[in-house]
Amino acid sequence: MVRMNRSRRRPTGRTVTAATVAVAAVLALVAGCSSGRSSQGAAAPSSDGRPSGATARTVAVVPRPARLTLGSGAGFGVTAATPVHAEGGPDAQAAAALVAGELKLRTEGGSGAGITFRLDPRAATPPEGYRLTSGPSGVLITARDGAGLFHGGQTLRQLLPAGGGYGTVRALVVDDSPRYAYRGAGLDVARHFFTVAQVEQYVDLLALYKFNHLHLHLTDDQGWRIAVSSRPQLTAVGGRTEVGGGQGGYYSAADYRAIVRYAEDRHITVVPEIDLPGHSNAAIVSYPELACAGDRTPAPYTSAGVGFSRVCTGKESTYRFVDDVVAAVAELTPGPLIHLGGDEAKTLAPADYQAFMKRAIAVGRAHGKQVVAWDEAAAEQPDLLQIWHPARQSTAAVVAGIAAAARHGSKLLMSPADRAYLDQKYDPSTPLGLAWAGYVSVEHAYDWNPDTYLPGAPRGSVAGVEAMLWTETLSTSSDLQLMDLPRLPALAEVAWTPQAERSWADFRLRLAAQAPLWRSQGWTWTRAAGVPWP
Ligand code: IFG
Repeated sequence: MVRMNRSRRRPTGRTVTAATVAVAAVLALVAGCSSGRSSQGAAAPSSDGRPSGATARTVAVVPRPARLTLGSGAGFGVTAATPVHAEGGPDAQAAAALVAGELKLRTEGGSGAGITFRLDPRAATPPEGYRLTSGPSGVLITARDGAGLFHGGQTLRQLLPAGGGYGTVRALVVDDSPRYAYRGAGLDVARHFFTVAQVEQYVDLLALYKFNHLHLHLTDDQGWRIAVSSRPQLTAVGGRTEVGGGQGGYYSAADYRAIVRYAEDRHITVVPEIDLPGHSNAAIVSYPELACAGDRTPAPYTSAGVGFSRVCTGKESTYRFVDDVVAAVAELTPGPLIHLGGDEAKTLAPADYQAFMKRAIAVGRAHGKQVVAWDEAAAEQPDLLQIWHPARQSTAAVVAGIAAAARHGSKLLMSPADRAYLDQKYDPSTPLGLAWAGYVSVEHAYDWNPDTYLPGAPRGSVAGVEAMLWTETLSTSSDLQLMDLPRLPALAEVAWTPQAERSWADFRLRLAAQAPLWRSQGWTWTRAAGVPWP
């Protein structure tokens, strides 16, 4: 029986008032004047010939497209009757159906005026990229792959009047594609359990901002969240606890498959994390033989300390456990990646830690996956090394070790806690979250370059960016939203938009214009400083 905890009702979304829309329009105008001519061409006169004021930099799309050129003619009016067409096969139909649902429009066979999703294998669009054109005869989104069409649809959602709904899509041409192939968001479902429905709502947020990976931190000291049929105690015992003493919960194989399918439909790959050898108290309580002889008696842990636990790396039975778990999770995961943790095994001798990680990484690869691990595992050269320690908290030796791993083939996944850990407070006034990495304001989450963050990281070694949301202090969907919004869209732009096309000055305006859309989704958010909220 899978125990589901109740999440608080989502706050009802207030309707977007005309005043809100007007304010958003004023914002765009103000921005147009203040940011001058953008590199994407001059401000175009609106349909009645007056300068619309907006420039490509201030069209309120996040992440900012790589290229957006405003047209000079009329745009396209979208009404409830506007048909959505799909051309080119099932991927086009899937994208059209999903976006039509999001826009409360109908899909219609055939072609003609309206919104068209066209899958064209000969299109010159890069992977996950798309071209979107809008003019009097309609909106056309063209891509070589389904992900590109879906991403074009997310841009279209933001080109409609703030807050979703119907209205005019201004005349423009967008040629867009992502900077990094890995654009992720990690959610810790171990410290506090979140139901399938809550995770799916989280995926909706990721999809709107073109993320393509969902990292689920499934195991930790306080809970084990994924059923492993060969190890039933992991959820029968380990699934029953969480930080603060709540009832916990876990995903059955069917639950996990439902999450994977929901994410995959939105072109998001699930990356499951089984954190070993540390952060393993829930596993040890479930299977006490995972402890070494002489270790203190395993007991459930519902506080928020880290670093105290580790499985016994000197016992062969531990590696049979690792194989059982990795085999089961790999089989449930269609994506190419499995995350095997490796962080904060503070009670292990370095040689024992390294020997364990080497074997664990080999097990992950033996089950057909590429392996992700936290930056303590640099010497073991996982396929993807997730950087989480802030550069200023890392010794030169650690940084050199990471650069060496990158030179020998590990790709780097940038999640430095001082930029990408969204469980960190915005500022001292933030009620939720932690602050060990320093305060992470919206601007601080936005204004950095993942390619140059780590001194000595070879060119081309950064595979992407991942925002992490740890949940020691977060237990409801609105808690997650308060920490994610508005910083997750900031990290989405860091991961998607070319560095040279990014600037805090125009991002903050485009970000403010997102708020009515969040309201229309029933999401709550933090009215963080530095952003001119409507
Ligand atoms: N570090 C721990 C997390 C979490 C975090 C909270 C990593 C890789 C601090 N490990 O981040 O489990 O406790 O900010």
